[in-house]
Amino acid sequence: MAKPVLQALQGKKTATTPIWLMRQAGRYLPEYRKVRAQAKDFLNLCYSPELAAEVTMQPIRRFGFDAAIIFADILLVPDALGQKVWFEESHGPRLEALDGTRAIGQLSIDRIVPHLAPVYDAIARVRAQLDPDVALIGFAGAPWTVATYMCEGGGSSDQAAARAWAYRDSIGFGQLMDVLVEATITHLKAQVDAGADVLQLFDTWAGALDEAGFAQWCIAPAKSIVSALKAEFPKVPIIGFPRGAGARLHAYVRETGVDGIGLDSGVPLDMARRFLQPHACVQGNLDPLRLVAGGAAMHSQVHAILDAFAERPFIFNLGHGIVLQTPLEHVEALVKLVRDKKAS
Ligand code: 1CP
Repeated sequence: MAKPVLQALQGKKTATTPIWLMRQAGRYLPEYRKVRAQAKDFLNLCYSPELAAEVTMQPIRRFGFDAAIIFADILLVPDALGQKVWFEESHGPRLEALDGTRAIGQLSIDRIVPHLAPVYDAIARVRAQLDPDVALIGFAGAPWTVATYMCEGGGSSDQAAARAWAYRDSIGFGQLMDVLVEATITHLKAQVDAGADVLQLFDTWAGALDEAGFAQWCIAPAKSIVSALKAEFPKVPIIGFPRGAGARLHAYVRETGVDGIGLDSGVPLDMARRFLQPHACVQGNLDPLRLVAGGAAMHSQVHAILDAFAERPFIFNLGHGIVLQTPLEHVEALVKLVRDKKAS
């Protein structure tokens, strides 16, 4: 059966614009909060295949999105590599900070598949219950973004620890990036083997690097990952999401070979239509706070996006993850707006 998300990524026109939302499973859903309370700890939820599959399915059942994204986290990769990760209720993710090149030797790529087996199990469970028209997206953090958390020991406002290390000692930092590229390839391949039919690479902090840094630490690793995946799975589309890349999006698309390009809300629609859409399937880019606002603030921008990208296939999404305070009725209204507009 034809999956609209796959069709759009293959450059084929679809009857209506496919839609899914980043972070579509999460705390804005009452049914998620229930399962989350049952699992107690966030990591425990990620590592419980039955519960992870259940929360992956929740937004599909409620809103009928065109894609499910497996419920997991980008920080499961450092956890699997041997850098302990935990989530604190009020602080978000915490990691034992990596202290330089010495610690890189202790990371082990061999642990990826056995440690992340529950994620692959969850993918197989979702696959078994998903409607054949709905795509299943596997994902990983891009090496740069994962490295920012590994170096800081958690989230940060400026990713200074990783930037300083990357600029000061590109050989040492490059060793960490090499490990992350291999780990990411291994993890994404295993997700395809388990049943994912699209992959997304989240480079949330791509915008923190300067031009040379972006070429070295965002484009080059994404290129290696895409080519390794394509060699084994030529038909599995890959969406890159280098958030904050701005004018460098074009170079990212051209050089990495991604099939789809995620746009954050700051990307001008006309620029994306003229310079990106001819080369890749664009995905985005409603500001998540317009979804919170609803009404005219949402309608006007949804129509602007649908009109701007109407000439070629594209995937509707937010410019970043859905936020906690999002009213459920606004999500329903958004899906209806997008579905009611027939592709020309
Ligand atoms: O307690 C909770 O319920 C925790 C909230 C939460 C959720 C729902 C976290 C902690 N992670 C997730 C799931 C998640 N994370 C998904 C799968 C579900 C879906 O999309 O429906 C995905 C794709 C991610 C990806 C992710 N995790 C990214 C990249 C995308 C993005 O939003 O920029 C990043 C940066 C993370 C790290 C992370 N995990 C969780 C938090 C709060 C964060 C951000 C930390 C920070 O920098 O402050």
